[in-house]
Amino acid sequence: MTDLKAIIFDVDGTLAETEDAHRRAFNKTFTEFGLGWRWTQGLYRELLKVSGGKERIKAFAPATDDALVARLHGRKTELYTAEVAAGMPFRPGIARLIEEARAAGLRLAVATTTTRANVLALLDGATGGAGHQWFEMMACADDAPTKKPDPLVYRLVLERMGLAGHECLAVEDSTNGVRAATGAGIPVVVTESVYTIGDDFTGALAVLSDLGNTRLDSLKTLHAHSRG
Ligand code: XBP
Ligand code: MG
Repeated sequence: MTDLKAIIFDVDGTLAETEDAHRRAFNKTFTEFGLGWRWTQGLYRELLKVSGGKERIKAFAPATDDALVARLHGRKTELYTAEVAAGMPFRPGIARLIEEARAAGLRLAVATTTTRANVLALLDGATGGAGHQWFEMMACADDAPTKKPDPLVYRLVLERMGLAGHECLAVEDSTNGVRAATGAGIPVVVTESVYTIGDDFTGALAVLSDLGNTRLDSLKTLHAHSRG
C-alpha cells in the first residue's frame, strides 16, 4: 500500500462552480464582436465535452479562422478573469480539505485545461490573494496544449513533482478529467458539478456530490483501497 503524498485538483467545476462564468464571458464576447452567437446552458453542457475555450469555439463554429478564435478567446479571458477576481467562492469542503492536507504535510497541485490567468484570478479572488501559494505546481493550458481527456497535463505534474501516479489522488468533476487522470495512472475522486451531474465517471474511485462532508482521512482510505 502506498501512502498518499499529493492531491491534484482540477479547477473548473471542482475548486469552484466556474463554468457558468466561462459561459457568460463567451456570450459577452460574441455580442461585442457582433457575431449573433449565444450559448445557452443546455448547449454549453454539450459543448463542455470539448475541453478548452479555443477548442470549444472551433467545435461550435469550425469555419472560424484561428486568428479570430485567438482574439475571441483573449477577450473572453479578460471578461472571465474580471468576474472571478471579484470573488467566486470555492465549492463546499475545498478550503477545509486544502487546509487539512497542508497541515498533514501533503503536497498540492493543480491540473487544468484552462488558462493560467484564469486560475490565478480565481484562487486569489476566492482567498484575498494567498490562494496560488498553496499549490506547489500549477499545470495549465499554457503548459499542456493537448487538453483533457489527454493525460498530458497530469503527466506534467507527476514529472515536475517527481511523483508516481499511485502516490497521488486527483479530484475532478468531469468525464474528460477522469479519463485524463486515470490515463496518467492517478486514482481519482469525482465531485459532480452543475454541468456534469449524471455523466459517466467510469474508472473513478468514488462519485460525491461535493467534499462538504469528506475529511482527508476518508480520501486517504479511498486512495489506499485503490491499489487493493
Ligand atoms: C474546463 C475547461 C476549460 C474552461 C475554459 O477545464 O474545459 O476549458 O471551460 O477555459 P478544467 P479556457 O475543468 O480542466 O479546469 O477558455 O481558458 O480554455
Ligand atoms: Mg473540470
